[in-house]
Amino acid sequence: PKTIYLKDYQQPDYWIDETQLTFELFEDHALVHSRLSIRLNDAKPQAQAQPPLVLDGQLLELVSVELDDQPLSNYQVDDDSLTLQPQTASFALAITTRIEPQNNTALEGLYKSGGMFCTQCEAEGFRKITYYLDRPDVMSRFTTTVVADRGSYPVLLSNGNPIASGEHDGGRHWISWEDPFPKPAYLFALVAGDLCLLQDSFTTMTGREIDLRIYVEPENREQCDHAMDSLKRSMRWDEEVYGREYDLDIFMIVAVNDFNMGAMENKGLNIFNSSCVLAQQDTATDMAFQRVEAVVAHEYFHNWSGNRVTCRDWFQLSLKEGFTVFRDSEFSADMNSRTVKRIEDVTFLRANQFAEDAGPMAHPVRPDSFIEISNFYTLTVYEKGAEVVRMLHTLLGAEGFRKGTDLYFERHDGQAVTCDDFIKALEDANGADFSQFKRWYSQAGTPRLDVASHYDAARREYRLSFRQHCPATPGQSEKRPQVIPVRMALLDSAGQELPLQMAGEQQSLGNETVLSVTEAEQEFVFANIDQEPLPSLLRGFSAPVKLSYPYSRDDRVFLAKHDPDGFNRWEAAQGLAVDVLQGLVEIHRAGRPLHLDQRLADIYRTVLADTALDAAMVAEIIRLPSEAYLVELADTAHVDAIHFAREWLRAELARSLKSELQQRFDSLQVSAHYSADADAMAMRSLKNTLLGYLMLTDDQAVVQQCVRQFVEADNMTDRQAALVALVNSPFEQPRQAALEHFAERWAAYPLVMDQWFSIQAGSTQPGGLERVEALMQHPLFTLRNPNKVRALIGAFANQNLVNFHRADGAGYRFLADRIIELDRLNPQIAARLVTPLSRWRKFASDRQQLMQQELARILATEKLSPDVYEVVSKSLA
Ligand code: B3K
Ligand code: ZN
Repeated sequence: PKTIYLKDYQQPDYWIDETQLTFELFEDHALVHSRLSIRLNDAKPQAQAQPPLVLDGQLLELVSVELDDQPLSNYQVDDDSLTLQPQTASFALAITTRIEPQNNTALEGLYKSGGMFCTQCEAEGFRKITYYLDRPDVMSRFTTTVVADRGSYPVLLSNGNPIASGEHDGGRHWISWEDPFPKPAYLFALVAGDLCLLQDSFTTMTGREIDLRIYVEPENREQCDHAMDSLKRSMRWDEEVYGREYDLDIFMIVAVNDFNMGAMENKGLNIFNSSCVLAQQDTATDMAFQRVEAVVAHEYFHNWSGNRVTCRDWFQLSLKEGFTVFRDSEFSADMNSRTVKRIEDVTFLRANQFAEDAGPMAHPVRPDSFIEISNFYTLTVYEKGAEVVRMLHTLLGAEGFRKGTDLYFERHDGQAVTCDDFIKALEDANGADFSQFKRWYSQAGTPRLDVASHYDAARREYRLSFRQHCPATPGQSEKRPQVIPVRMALLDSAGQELPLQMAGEQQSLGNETVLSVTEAEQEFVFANIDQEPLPSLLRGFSAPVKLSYPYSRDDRVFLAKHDPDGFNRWEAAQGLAVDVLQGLVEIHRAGRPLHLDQRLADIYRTVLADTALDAAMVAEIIRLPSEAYLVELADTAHVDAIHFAREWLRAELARSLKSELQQRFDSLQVSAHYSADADAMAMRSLKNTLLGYLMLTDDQAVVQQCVRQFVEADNMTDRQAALVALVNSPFEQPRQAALEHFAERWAAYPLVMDQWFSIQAGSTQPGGLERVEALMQHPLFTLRNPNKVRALIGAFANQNLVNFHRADGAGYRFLADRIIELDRLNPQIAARLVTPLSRWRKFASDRQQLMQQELARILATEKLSPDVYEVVSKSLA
């Protein structure tokens, strides 16, 4: 497999102005007729008079080629391309290919999911449909005709607006769609199936009426209201916050069961994993509701950040993804609790993206090279990319940022551009200079920011000294200092924010400011400080760095109780919990008895009694850091000790706080009717967190309460939380009964059964691997459905650390076998599963060896896909 480099980027030799496609869909094949209006790119200096035309194509059977309506025989075909030599600067090329969607298990290109045809073209799937210039800087106007059997496929969809339809002999019918906006091939979409429709409409800010449609399989008809509502709120929000209005007359979402990721923003025809569309009280948890809201928003927002302005090449992926994740997370923050949303995002980033940044696949937000682009739809490109945009927003302020994005859209509407173009627009609109800031796009790794303080009572000055350092990552041994915005305040002994003023400057900065740390070492001196303050640093996690300041445990208790900033109150409690857990891990490894630091219990007691505090915040504060995060923080992670210490602490907290937990739990029981609003979700989140603790107190009354909740709950959030608690408990009888009852009740609901698989895969009770192996034999499990793979194998390897990291290596062997098996069906999904093994350097040497052994075994497998090859070979490098 060969490596592609950003530095080798060149403009295409040809443009495709018009793309006319006709799909003839049959049960055992499809014929794709394309007619392309092609034009020489005369802006590009050419070595020879007329360059050859090299079209991308994979796994295609070429049926015919015509150049300007004359059959052509002078061309070359290989595994990846079709090459021909045009004689004129513009010409029409007509190509027919034959493909077999029913055998496409990779779920890229045109494939069948259940009884429906659908497509996934990003990043390079269009070349599996027909020969084309399959690159995002080639933008073309598409007209698409779909022909299929009317009985089996009454609904035929593609991008844009329907312009004509008709009947053919033999029960076949056709519909033509025209998309007026030029687009790259990765935004092409087609759907054919027997689908039912939920319809609504939206009036834009200029008074245009948009036809909104969600298509699902008939049995899911009742589960689309939340997605539709989320769509309308997204459309309104993008108008209000970015001034952007939807541009076609129709916007469609289609839900499919077999999908490699969450969803896809195809122009006017978003295709979704059904898990990101369907949500109803009975079947979906609150978390699923929030995910639907976020993904619907994300894909809708792409209409501007991604579709109208797209990427020049795939190295620029974060141009659309980082920006759009930032947009969807701000949307969610506006729809729900802003602080809780931030806590969730930061928790996720630290446990997962930081681990990626510290592992063998570490890469910059804008990568320099790749073998398989599918491997670069990563947490770094998405989540860290969003953090980078968030920092720009912080540095410019909301208004400056908006001026910048207005200029970006104005300049680049209809173009394929780079991350540099984005930054340039923000700079030009604000007179800013982001040349140093751009290192966030080119340097991989998570910077460390070490902070020290010194108080000079005589001069009434307080000094904060910052030192930044970014560890080496593959291919990048030396790093230069980055711009790190640190939002901060100084607190007095009563927890009040002190007025801020830099020494030697007149200007008052108010009670909170953003320090820009730009040097490897840098000091900030505050004037007129009458007593030694406690700093509240990196509020709202204003930069994706690992900050350390020598807080004592008492300092953290103080901040957890008094910091006026909600995010940092949570951060202080987390920091204390991390410190306590790291201490317990060491003590346990030394074979000494564990003791509970009462200060942690004290914080929990205080927030449990605080009924004025948002219930979801209480839940966040009393949630211990995850095992995955503790692994990430460790130099060498001792999984068993981490698990032991964390479980011990949970149980010990539960015992110490039993009456407070029970009291708060009981007070939340009264909540009358189910509602899906933020307050009700917050209550459920707290109630179920409390239930999890109470179940650790070995009290039969609590077990009964849990079983009752499982049986009587009028919503999936409560029912599922009870099931999780039972499955992770040692109480065999109620656990089995609940699992069986659940499976019987929900057998016909694939998404609910995904939960059932995943809860069991995540159970840390002994015998985890055997349970997962048994579940692989369950009639509802299949390796062909990515959701099932994620629910069972993904959950086991990523969330069940004690069982996956079994000392005998059986967990690793199991995962490697599944990767090898899956690689023949679906390389993208197989490559994703390598992640837990790729982190082998984190663990003790016996585990390291076992993990490396399995990676080597995968690498030695014949006919490995480039996807798996890239991740495995880089992991071993
Ligand atoms: N743009 C798609 C991701 C496509 C992944 C292709 N392997 C979904 C999204 O980010 O909106
Ligand atoms: Zn996206």
